[in-house]
This record gives sequence, structure tokens and C-alpha cells, in this order.
Amino acid sequence: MDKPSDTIAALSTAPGTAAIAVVRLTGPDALQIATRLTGITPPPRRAVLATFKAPDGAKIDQGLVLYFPAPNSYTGEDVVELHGHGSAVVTDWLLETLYAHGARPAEPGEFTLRAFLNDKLDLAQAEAVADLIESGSRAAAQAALRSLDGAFSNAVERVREALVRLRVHVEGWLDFPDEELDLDTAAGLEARLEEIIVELDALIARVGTGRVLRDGLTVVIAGPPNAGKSSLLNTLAGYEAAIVTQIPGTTRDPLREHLSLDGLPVTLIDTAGLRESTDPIEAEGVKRAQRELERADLVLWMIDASDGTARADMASPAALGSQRVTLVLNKIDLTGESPGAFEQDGMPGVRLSVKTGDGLSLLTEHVKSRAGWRGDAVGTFSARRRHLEALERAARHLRAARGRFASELEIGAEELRAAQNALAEVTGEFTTDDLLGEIFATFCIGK
Ligand SMILES: Nc1nc2c(ncn2[C@@H]2O[C@H](COP(=O)(O)OP(=O)(O)O)[C@@H](O)[C@H]2O)c(=O)[nH]1
Ligand SMILES: [Mg+2]
Repeated sequence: MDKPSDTIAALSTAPGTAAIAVVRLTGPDALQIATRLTGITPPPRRAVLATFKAPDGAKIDQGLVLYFPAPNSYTGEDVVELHGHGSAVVTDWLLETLYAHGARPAEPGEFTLRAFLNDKLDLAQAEAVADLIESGSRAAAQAALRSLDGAFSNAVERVREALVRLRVHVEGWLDFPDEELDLDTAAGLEARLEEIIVELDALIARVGTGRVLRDGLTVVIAGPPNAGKSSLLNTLAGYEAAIVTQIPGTTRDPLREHLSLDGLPVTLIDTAGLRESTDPIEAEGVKRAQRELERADLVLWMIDASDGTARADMASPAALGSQRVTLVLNKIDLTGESPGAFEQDGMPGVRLSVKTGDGLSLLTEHVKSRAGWRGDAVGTFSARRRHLEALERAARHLRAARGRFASELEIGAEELRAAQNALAEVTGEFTTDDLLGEIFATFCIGK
């Protein structure tokens, strides 16, 4: 994307009635427009009182003018802030005057886009600005601030630098096609690749926590009818959100509840019991349940412990991808089993009774730990699904390069290159205009 050459203006504080409203200008004509508005040339980085006048000389307002010369400003361009009174009528008139003097209304996120284009922020930091503004909890705000400080970008950069060093070596060997890579050299390269994979995996785990902090964790309760799924939702939600009866097939529409497990934002979804049904309404409910399963971050697969047939079939949810499934063996009050954790077919499980509450805290602890959740979110940075996808793609390419250095060096080199490109997408060295448009369109105007 080309660097912009025009000057934009927008209200940067919330619209409506307020004590003060801040209107910002950025671009090459910002100073000249402010001078025409106020009749003075504002000094750099010092607030001065001025009268804002319309082109016909009418007084619009009185307020402070603050001038940040390029490149030492938020956008890297000349920026002027006008602090006036927070009246919608006054700010509209002020903006109209700025437009008359040659400024153009800013698009959403355009100030931050300019900061990105002028290398004031990388893309992950620019996204952190929006995440900070929109943060719904103190932990989320802290995480966004850490990303804005560059903690996330630096962590990505460390992995990228290690990868670049490895690539320099690999590409160096490619220049001598006749030379066979001796086994020692290949083993050395493999070892360095493994180190990078370990570091990237650790980063992905941290990013997962940050992503959950921003978007929440989607947990779907599924399983055969009558297992106690709706009872679990009601217990965790703290009220009778879902209808519970002893009649199998009671739940049809997926039911969502937003709740917080010790600060971890969770969207809990109760679904229709999965079974073949001739009732068209229940069959549609089952179809919708399956759709929710595909989108879930975590599936709680619930089974009635007193139901021998269901217990025998406990391995069936492994097909969902066992890393996303936790088995929940409910109604142990009927079987006399004790609450606790277990494992079956590679899937973790918890034995509990929703009715008596035994083992419920084990389940909430388990969900928090699977989300990588530490109550205080110390050291977490905010991250988005986009970041996680790019990092996971990079990790897949690195794994695909494994074992290639001895005999298929070219393929290995290609995978490393693809991994580096995926990493660069996070910080924005490697982006398309479409992606930039998509990201900044979700910002507020004036930011
Ligand atoms: N004994 C016992 N009954 C339970 C327990 N949890 C749920 N139930 C009962 O099992 C039946 C089905 O519960 P429900 O939550 O509607 O199951 P769903 O079909 O999976 O949503 C109801 O009669 C509940 O009261 C439990 O832990 N112990
Ligand atoms: Mg139900």
C-alpha cells in the first residue's frame, strides 16, 4: 500500500455530549489547516489556547491546540489535536471547517493505518491498539497493552531470526548442487530446526491463551440424550437456562450461555443429544449440534455413567479429534464411583455428578488448564485467530522440513521459506492490501 499524501481529520473522542472533545488532523497540511482555523502557528508539543474560527470569521469554539511535528507523532506525520468543548453541534461545525480547509474525513482506523505504513507500529501492534480499546476485562486490557509494547512481535521476531540463520546455512548448501550434504552437517541442521520448532510451539501455546482472552473459549456440551448435558449448563450458568426433563430429546436448539470461569471467558453451548431421530425437529437439532461441534474449541462429551451401552461406546468422540475432547462421566451418584480424572483412548476424562456437585470443580479446573489459562494471565499478550493460524501454518511447514536435509535439501529449503513467510504475516512485513483493508475496517473512526 502506498504512503498517503493527503490530510485527514476525525473526532477521536466518543461522539455525543461531553466535557471535552478531541478532533485530530494528520497529514502534510495539518499544520497549515490548524493555522487557518486558529490564526496562530501552534508551537511543537506544547498546548496553547486558541479560538477556532469558521471560514466566514464566526467563532466556533475556544480550546487547546497541540501540534506534533513529523516524524515524532502517533502516525509519523504532522499531527494536530484540537481540544474543544464536547458538543455534537460544535464538533460538527469544527470538522466541516477543517474539510473546507482541505482535510478529508478519516476512514475507520486510518490514523493507525498511517502509523503502520510509517513503521511506527507493526501489524500485530496496530491490532493490539484496537484490542486495547475493545478489551472487556482488565486482564484483556493488560494483555493488549503488552502486545502494543511489542512483547508479541518480539517473540515472533526471535523465532523468525533463528529461522533466517538456519535458512542462510541451508541456502548456502543449495548453491553447491554437486556437493552431498554430509550426515554430520545434516544432523546439525536438523537439531537447529528442532530448537526452532520447540520455541514456536511454546509461542503458539501462549498465543492460544491470548486469543481466548480476546474472543473467549467456545465449549460445546454434547453426547447421547439424557446424559445430563442441560443440567451441566444450568449448574455452570447458575440458573435454569435450559429445560431439563427425564425425557430424552428435550433439547433441540443449541443454547448459549456466556460465563466466566475464574476470569476465563467461556461461551458454553448446550446441544441436542446425538441420536438418529424420526422427529424432524429433533433431527434438525442434531444437525445443528454437529455444526457447533465443528466450531468448538473444546467438546465436553457427556455420558451417563449408569448407562452400560453408552459407556461401552465411550471412544466414539475420538473421531472429533481427541485433542479437543474431554469425556465427562456424569451421574456417579447412581453408580457409587468416586469423582476424579481418568483417561480413555487418549482422551482425558472427569467423573462427576451434576446432581450432587461432586467432581464439578475438577471439571472447571480441567477446562481452565486445557485453555492454558492462568488466573492472573501474567505474561499473556493479546492475539487474534489470524495470528494463531499464521503461527500454526509456520509450524506445519517447519515439521514438513524435518528429515529433508540429508537427501531432499531443496524441499526442506522450500518449507523453511514458506514458514518464514507465514511468520512475517503476523507482524505485517508480508501482507496484501486486502488484508490491511479487512483489519483496519474494524477499527473506530478517529483511531
Ligand atoms: N442421578 C442423577 N441424575 C442426573 C444427573 N444429572 C442429570 N440428571 C438427570 O438426568 C435427566 C436428563 O438430564 P438433562 O440435563 O435433561 O440431560 P440432557 O438430555 O443430556 O440434556 C434429568 O432427569 C436430570 O435430572 C446426575 O448427576 N445424577
Ligand atoms: Mg438437554
